[in-house]
Amino acid sequence: MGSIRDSVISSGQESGTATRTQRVLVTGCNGQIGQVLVPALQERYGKANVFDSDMRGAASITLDVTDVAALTATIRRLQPTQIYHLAAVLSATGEKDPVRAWQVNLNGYFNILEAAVACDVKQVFFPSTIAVYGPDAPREATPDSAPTRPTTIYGIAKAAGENLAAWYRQKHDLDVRVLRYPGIIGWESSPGGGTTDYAVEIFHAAVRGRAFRCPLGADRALPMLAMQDAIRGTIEFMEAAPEKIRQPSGYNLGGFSAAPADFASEISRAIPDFSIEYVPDHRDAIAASWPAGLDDSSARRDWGWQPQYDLHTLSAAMLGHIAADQAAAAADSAFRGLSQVAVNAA
Ligand code: AKB
Repeated sequence: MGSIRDSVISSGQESGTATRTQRVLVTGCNGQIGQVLVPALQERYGKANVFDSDMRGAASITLDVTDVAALTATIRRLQPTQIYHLAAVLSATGEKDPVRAWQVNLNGYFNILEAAVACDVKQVFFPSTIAVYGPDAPREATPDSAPTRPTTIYGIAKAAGENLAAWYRQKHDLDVRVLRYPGIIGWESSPGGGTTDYAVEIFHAAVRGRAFRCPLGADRALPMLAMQDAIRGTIEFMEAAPEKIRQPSGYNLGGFSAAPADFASEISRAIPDFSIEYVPDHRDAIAASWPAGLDDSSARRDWGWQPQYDLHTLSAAMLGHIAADQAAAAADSAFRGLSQVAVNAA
């Protein structure tokens, strides 16, 4: 498997849309996706052309998307051509604080769209989610055309956001592009506040030799996607020629379908004494209202989406990378310890 940069560049060359002249603003860059997307965009468009922002933590720009004046002033100053709007409150946290979830997930996004129009931004990326589907959508191979009647505040705001994307495209000629992400699994960053977070946490627990307490039932299958695929697919999607984007309110982005027991069995093949206990909580009820698997044939047909990882290859990569990171951290801390001893002895 090549790097994200290689694959995106070759696909961009095929479609003739690859460009080095983007100026990109990313919101919510300290989240699970932002931590990986920002370096990928910087590699592609140049570090000086990618502005990472978040409301707190390490980010070049401190930006609260609910503060419309500050947001508009920042966009006016930076003059980005594209905004990847990743700032969000995810499903599990959203149910606990619906007011905040609505403010960030819908009002914050609305602010982004208004500022984009006012400041002549060309393109906006809006990450939607499998959470836009509710219990009345088909559970297996859910197509993009399935009804979107979600039962979480997160899903409700994201479904409204999809409609807003289509409205801004029609009324303001703003090129808003929407992908419905499944659970995203990567070794590069940690998720926070989502229902699918367990699918990353399980690998960290396994590599650390810890028993894992799973908040979902053993057989609660959900659509999942490798972070590497998600990042490459997102950039390919944003660079696809405009005539290839035929679904203004979004595309399913599929990878594979897996339940906690499937991850446990992959892990047990590499770590035979891995132990898991299933203790379903409110997140299991959220997951029960979502698809078990996605039909992403529209994305494959329209703009050439093709995931590379499956359950098996991703599980092996997760275990390998997390173990390597852990060994590197241990070696680093041993080295620091020895250096300190040397300093003390001098
Ligand atoms: C969540 O679990 O809330 C997110 C999602 C599927 O959108 N990962």
